[in-house]
Amino acid sequence: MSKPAYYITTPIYYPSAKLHIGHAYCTTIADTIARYKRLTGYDVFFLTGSDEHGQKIQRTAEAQGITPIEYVDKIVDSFKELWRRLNISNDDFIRTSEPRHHEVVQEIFRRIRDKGDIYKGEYTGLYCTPCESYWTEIQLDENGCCPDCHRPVEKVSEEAYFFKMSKYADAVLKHIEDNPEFLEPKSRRNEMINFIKQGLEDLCVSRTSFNWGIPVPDDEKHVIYVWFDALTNYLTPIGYLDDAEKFAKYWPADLHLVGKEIVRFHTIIWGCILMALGIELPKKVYGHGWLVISGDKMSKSKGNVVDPMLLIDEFSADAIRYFLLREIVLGQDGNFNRDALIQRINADLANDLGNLLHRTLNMINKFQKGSLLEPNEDTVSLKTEALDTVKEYRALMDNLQISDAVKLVWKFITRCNKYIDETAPWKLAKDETQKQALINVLYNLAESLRIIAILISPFMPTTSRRIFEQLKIAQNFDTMQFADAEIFGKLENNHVVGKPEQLFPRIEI
Ligand code: ME8
Repeated sequence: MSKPAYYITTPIYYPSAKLHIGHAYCTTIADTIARYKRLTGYDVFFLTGSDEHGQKIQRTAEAQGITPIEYVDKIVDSFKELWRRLNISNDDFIRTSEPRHHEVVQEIFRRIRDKGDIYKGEYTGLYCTPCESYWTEIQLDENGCCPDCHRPVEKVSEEAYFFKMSKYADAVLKHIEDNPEFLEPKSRRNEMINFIKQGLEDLCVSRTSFNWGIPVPDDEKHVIYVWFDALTNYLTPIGYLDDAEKFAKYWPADLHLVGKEIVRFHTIIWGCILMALGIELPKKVYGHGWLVISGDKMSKSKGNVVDPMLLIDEFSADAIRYFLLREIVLGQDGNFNRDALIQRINADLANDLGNLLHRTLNMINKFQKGSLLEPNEDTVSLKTEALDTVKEYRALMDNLQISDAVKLVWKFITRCNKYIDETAPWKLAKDETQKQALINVLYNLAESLRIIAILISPFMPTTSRRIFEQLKIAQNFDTMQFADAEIFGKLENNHVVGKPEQLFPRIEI
């Protein structure tokens, strides 16, 4: 039987600057969900990419004396390097500058224009001539001038194409109201409903003031502007227009994971575009919160960005992933703080998890020459807790309660450490009559570690593999399934485990 499909996306990031830890947050969550879905038997397609067009990029490149594509190529390489270092398991990386994407966008534009939902009109906006940029009223500075150069703006009109959003507003509103799972969390849903109820204007979808973009078919002085180009990236890699079978398999997308400020584009504009094309809407758009520094959104202009590459160099990808997944509740804003990161590494990773593995393997080596011996059924006492944890974990992960799932696993790790203290294997080892009790305790601990390694594999893939290696079951790592965690007792009698190696060094503050 073929596996069920699961299609998950992150936003495509602007290559206007280096990515910061806020971007890494979004991609880490998506990666965790993708890995979890693969573990539970789905055929996952996980997409990320780069959103490369627009006047800003064109201008930055010109200022550096290079072409836009030369400029973005370098930055996009740095995105790919970051995702490699962070262990992101995306199945494709879409660049909006790629020919495969241009073809799709132009065809979509053509189809919607042919049915009369894209029409030519006049765009009027507040224009800053030196910056060659349009601004909206609310973007202007406190003197009503250009927010970039602070010179006066003037009202200017240019020919442009418009998309009839107004025609689809009621249908999108009904979709959001009728399908509570379409837009989460709930707070964002209410915001969008109110937004649409205020009335939707038609959307300007082309510009003539720059040319770094996808030309409008049969009218090449226009380029297709922003969201019409960007959102359609979700259709390109899954075979829209060129592989009907693949497209039918992965669409509608199961999850568009996006930051809260772009939920509006992903539900309302995207909803209208898809309806105009007669394509089903995605199953879910989830608006996550922001990573903030002392309450402020991280951004280059505020000078408070944290470079994820430096953090990975210093603390390892898994430590960063752990912190982001554990500390920030999906849907809410969360604080990034270096001290808190170090504290989590020392307490949760080096102490709780690291010690559990170290103590367990050490004792198996010391008391049983590295071998697991046959436990007898009736003294098994971690089994129920392990299996309850697995069950609860699955419910939380299915519900996207990722930080709760991380906490749950750590509760079990704490329980295992306490079990060592309670059973005191070093005392059992001294008493010949307690031989079977010792066998049982060590078996239970090894088995619990095997299950823990499976449960953390979506969060911390490298650490999970390292635990498998130390348990000497690495040959099973690539083929492991969630079902392997649902059975307590898979490690075989006489299985020989490895020597303990430190998972996470303690960080001196
Ligand atoms: O919006 N915390 O690109 P982008 C959490 N190209 N998430 C953050 C963040 C922070 N501090 N800063 C940014 C775009 N993000 C468009 C998307 S999709 C068809 C086009 C998240 O590079 C932000 O919320 O500005 C958004 O989801 C993503 O990074 C990309 O932001």
